[in-house]
Amino acid sequence: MSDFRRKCIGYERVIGTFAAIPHPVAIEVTAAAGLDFICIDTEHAQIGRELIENLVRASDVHRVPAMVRVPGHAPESIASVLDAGAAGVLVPRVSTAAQAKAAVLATRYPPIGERGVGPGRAAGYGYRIPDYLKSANETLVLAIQIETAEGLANVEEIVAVEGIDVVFIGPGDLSVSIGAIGPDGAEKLDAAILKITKAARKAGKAVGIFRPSADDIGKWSEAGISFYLLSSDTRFLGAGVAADVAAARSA
Ligand code: 3PY
Ligand code: MG
Repeated sequence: MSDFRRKCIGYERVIGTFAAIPHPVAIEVTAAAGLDFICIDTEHAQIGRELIENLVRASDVHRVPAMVRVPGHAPESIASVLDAGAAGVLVPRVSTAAQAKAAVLATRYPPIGERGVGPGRAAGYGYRIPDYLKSANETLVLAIQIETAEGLANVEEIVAVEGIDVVFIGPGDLSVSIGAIGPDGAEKLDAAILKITKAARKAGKAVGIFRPSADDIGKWSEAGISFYLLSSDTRFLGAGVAADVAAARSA
């Protein structure tokens, strides 16, 4: 088992960030900053298939596992990022147990799943296929996102699906979907996050969440969340520039 998967499923706190800047330099700079993992975002960022492998490679330079958030549920996009050498996938907008099962099938080789065998980078371009086949099911991390009202309603069935490693909460989409927007919706959103967290932990699954800042990571850790995607490279860049410019103006 990879060290990364062992930490994830062992409820150890892991801190990653979203990579949205479509260039390996941004990945290298971010990976060198001490994160446990990076999540290359191909759902919302402008990162295409040809670039993914080079971004994963850049993260590997610093031995930082790179997951990829795929744009949807298509098994071929899950397989292609794993073939590129990603340490795992984050599958957005999983609202039913059937969708969660499909993500497991797309991520794992038989007999657990239906992933196709190919001579990709992960398998040494074909030269390490037997070794890769032996280890991949145990090594890769599958995280699925619950972030819709339908997913919240189906949470017990989704978290029970075998093969899911991390149940990841997308608070942005979830708040919009359940109508818990802005400060007035905070209580409703927190209740939904707690409901998902309790159900997932009861089912033996690790829980993850996106946080724009580190302010409430202590609170969510006490609730049972251990896998964090903290902000993103674009947000860190903007916040860093803004803080130093403000300091320079007031000096
Ligand atoms: C959301 O907040 O909707 C997310 O998907 C965060 O990752
Ligand atoms: Mg989302």
